[in-house]
Amino acid sequence: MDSAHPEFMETLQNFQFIRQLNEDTHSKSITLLGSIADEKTGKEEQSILLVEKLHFHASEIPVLVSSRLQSPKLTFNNDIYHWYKSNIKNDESIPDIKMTLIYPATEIHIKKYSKQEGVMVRETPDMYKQVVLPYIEGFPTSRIQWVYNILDKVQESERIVFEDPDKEHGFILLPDSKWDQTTMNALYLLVICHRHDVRSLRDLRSQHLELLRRIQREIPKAVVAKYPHVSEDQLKLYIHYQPSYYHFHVHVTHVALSSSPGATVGKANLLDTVIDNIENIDHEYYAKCTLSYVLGTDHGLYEGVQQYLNAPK
Ligand code: G7M
Repeated sequence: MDSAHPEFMETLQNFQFIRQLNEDTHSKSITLLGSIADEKTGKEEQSILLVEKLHFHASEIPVLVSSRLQSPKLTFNNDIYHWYKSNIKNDESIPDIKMTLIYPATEIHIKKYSKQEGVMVRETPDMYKQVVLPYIEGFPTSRIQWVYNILDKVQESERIVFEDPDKEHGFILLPDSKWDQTTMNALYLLVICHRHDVRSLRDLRSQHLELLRRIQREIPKAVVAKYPHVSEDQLKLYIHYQPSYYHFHVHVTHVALSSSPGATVGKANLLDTVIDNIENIDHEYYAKCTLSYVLGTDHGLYEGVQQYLNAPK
């Protein structure tokens, strides 16, 4: 089934700005809270719009100065240094921005996309049992409907890059919705496993080694076959803890993206290390270890973690 439904074009045009939730001057992106009136009921629904300025398209780089600039102006110069400002000419085949609309958005989404401080959490197996597991179990399955849509080929089926159809050890590889699918240095794909019973890194045991090894073996080959401009040793495979969605998945990014918050210590756990821990250290490693990570102060786990840490022992 085609993933793009034209009726959502109008949905975006009905977005009414409420306030800015966040911005990132480095990635040139902003996150906005707005409302959109439901077409049938007229009820205003909260919505989040992520707007990101896109990188230069490979095809425009050689002709950028000769034909893409629109009346550049010299703003300043000093000795051999000259500064200019300009607009890039409108060209529908080369979009300037990428937008993600979450509609309707829940309070969990609004918190997730709002600017917030982070704290370091050291999650012991007991903290997992008392605080994190009940939090995961309280998640409505509707939160991961998009994952089931991919696995059931209801959405994004034309974007699938590779599939191992085995129900126990198999997975689907496809572009992450964050990636513009053209900038190779920002390559970002997602591996989603077919089985539904692995919620996160914490659930991994020796019985999952076959799944993990298949990902480790097959994914670099599949990515390079589809995107020949990258090589296997430019790929980084890692697992988020805490993830946003509790259905096991692995992130595949270009090493050049290594400074993004999701690819760094305190969030990303290298697949190679995870396999090594289960295989060589302890088959129950992730049931026994303490996992340290950065948690946003607006995250749904934050209050529970603080109560747990402050409770008399
Ligand atoms: O932090 P966590 O490991 O849960 O990351 C989930 C990833 O899923 C993020 O990198 C998102 O950009 C990505 N993602 C989220 N949604 C809702 C979608 C989607 O609908 N399609 C695709 N392809 N990726 C998504």
